[in-house]
Amino acid sequence: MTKAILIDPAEMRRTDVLTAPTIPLNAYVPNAAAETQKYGAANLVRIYRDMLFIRAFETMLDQIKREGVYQGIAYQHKGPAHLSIGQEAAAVGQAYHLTLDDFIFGSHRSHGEILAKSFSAIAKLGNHDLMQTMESYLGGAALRVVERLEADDEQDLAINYVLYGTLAEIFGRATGFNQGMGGSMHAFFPPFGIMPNNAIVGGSADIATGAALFKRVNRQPGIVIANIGDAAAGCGPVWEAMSFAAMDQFRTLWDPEIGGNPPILFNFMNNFYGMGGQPVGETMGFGVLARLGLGVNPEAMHAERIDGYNPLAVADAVERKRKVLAAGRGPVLLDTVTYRFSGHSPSDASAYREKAEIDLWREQDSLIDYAQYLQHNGHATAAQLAAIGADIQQRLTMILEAAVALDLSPRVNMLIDSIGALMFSNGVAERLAAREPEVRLPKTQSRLQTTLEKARFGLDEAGQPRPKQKCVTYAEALFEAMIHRFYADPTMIAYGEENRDWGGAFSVYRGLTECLPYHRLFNSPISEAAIVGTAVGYALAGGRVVAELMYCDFMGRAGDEIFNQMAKWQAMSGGVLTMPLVLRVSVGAKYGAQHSQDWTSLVAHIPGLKVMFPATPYDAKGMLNLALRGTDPVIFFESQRLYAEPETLVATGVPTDYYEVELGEPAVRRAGADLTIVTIGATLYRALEAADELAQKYNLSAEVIDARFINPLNYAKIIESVKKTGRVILASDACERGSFLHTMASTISQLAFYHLDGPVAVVGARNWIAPPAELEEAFFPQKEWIIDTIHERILPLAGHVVSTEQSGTEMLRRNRLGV
Ligand SMILES: Cc1ncc(C[n+]2csc(CCOP(=O)(O)OP(=O)(O)O)c2C)c(N)n1
Ligand SMILES: [Mg+2]
Repeated sequence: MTKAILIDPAEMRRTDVLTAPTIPLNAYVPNAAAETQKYGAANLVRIYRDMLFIRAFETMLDQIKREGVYQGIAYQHKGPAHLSIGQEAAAVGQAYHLTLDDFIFGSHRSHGEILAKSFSAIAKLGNHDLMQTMESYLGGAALRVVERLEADDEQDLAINYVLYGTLAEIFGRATGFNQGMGGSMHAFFPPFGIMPNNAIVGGSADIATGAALFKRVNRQPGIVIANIGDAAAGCGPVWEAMSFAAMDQFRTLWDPEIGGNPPILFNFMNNFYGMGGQPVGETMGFGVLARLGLGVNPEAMHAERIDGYNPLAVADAVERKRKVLAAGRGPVLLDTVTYRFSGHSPSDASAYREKAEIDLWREQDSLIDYAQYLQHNGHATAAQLAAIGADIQQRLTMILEAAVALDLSPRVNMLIDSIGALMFSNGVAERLAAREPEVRLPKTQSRLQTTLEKARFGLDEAGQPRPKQKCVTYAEALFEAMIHRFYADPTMIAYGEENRDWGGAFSVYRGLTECLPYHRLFNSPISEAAIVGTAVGYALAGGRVVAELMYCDFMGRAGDEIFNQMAKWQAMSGGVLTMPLVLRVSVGAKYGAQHSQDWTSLVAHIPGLKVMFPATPYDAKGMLNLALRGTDPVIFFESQRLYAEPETLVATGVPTDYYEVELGEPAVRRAGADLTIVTIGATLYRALEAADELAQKYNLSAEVIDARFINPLNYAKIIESVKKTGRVILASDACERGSFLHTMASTISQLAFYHLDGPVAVVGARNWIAPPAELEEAFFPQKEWIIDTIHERILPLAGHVVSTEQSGTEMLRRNRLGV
């Protein structure tokens, strides 16, 4: 199915100049009379109160970090505290007009944003809803603590609740907003639209974009703001997120009813510093941060610089930009000018900047300016403002006392595996929303008509291979799993490079283009970080998503998104969020050093990921079905060597009906008594060849086990086999050094030591670059390597003459040279 976007050479070759929009800088014109009318005195004073709350909260933390005591309460806080003293107006102004439907994602310096959005939510929520939120969140754990503290009414109680929930989280307490699993840099509170804050600079940009995508696809109200620092403008994923959000297709190809571009606002909290580096004048070249919008789309992202020292200027900008976003004309960029008086962290002596500069900004301190504004316009007296300050300090003292008390605010119980229990949600969900899935064709008229008609097993009655094009293949088995879930779960979307018209890089999605509207299956930019990062945001906003990276070699481009985001947010949320995200990646061959690596070990090492690698069409469908009904993040490895292969091992063939493979269970592919061979991935077939030869030439019966799963992995079958055979060799296409097989070898050695007649041997690819296709056999494990390794290291085979080097001496030589 082709697109209808004509590329006209006459147009492309025409002489012209490009013009660009102008970018307003600090365009807000204060008008006291209009502001009084718009907000009313009480709300204008509340803005002051909220700013002061943040200032006092951060000052308290600063004192605790530096002196270990605040108002007579002693506490040693081991963790970080990146304070935003000086930046309060930017946070409070932003939150003012935001509703519960609006999400904010933030950074390592987001305490102020959490509090500001909480105060804004509390002011908008009725007492009943407030109580219900506090009662239901994490079983009311934080509420139980704050109920013991003084409060005038429900609103007052809720203010105590958010101060306490945030502080207890910063102190790593089980009663904190994220059960103490997030801490200072990652605290958040989804019921108020306060989504994960990220300690990876710029990390929120693509995740927030994914949450905005979720809102569009699932017709949810609200906008999403990514709060990131000015120095984050140097991060690749931030650029990837901005261009993803600006894709033309939202307006050119997607159904207009979806509403246009995702409602995402990239808000740079521009305090003019990274830690000590200065973007303007030193580490970047943009001059004015807002200029970045010019590089992204014709609207220059509706970019503006706004005065973050005036909360009303910020509130005004958010209100105006919300309209742009609601109309589907995003993304929006705001360059919110602010300044932090505090160091990057309390231990920072600010040696990289002049005191005179800090003094200049202090002279314009928004808290002082805004207090004067309130008094000058008759909204509050000095005495009233002082009383607010006194109340805040008294309240913070009370909250601090509760948050440090271990009896009231315990840590999670480390004696039981509490953190282990948070690593996976282990849920199952047929669908993540009740509505009918949007499709263009009845399922019965899809490509299933062809695949279901094919032979489901690759061998005929005589055991002879059937023509491959007449059999359902590994790629088609994956397709069958994908289409099943697309027609069951209305929230499910899939994207990646060449996912739509091309049919997926390796044609797994062929036929899906006809079935699905653009917003459920689309081509992404070549932005691996944004592909995975937006998928993380989509999943944690509540949708099911399948992202694809053409080759697993490209995981490096999405390293942070896979290792720090996809893997961690379930646990870091204290089990509040789920991550129904399947990342399909393929292990290549024939394309040389940067397209032929098996990188299973990289993700096996990262806690929080389920890792699967089917080696047969039966498993391809059954394991993808499993992954697509779960609620956990899965890295789903596939082998390009296998895409075109039919099922030849599972005698039932690939069932036409729905089925799942049991999580973590290896499959015994051939029974044997003398030796166990365990494989991961396509090496299975070489192991089977080796097993044939061992039987024919050496009268040895090998049991061949396909691990299928890397994490979780139930070792029971493998150990049982090793106890029976006493010998085991492990093989996969991953480079030998650091391969997951060594973890497996060590586990087997420890669990079956007394049953082993020889060492556990590992056969991996060479610790080289993968050479061109013509030389590949010298790189990937071959049948001969397996047999020679058995002969050299486990069991001498009578009369065997080795053809490859697998001896202990050779192992030592290779290790000595590091190859
Ligand atoms: C990817 C990444 N690189 C480096 C760091 C270390 N680091 C933490 S904060 C920071 C400066 C960030 O500056 P900016 O984005 O302007 O935010 P600000 O601290 O000013 O709020 C750096 C370099 C990090 N956390 N993540
Ligand atoms: Mg900064």
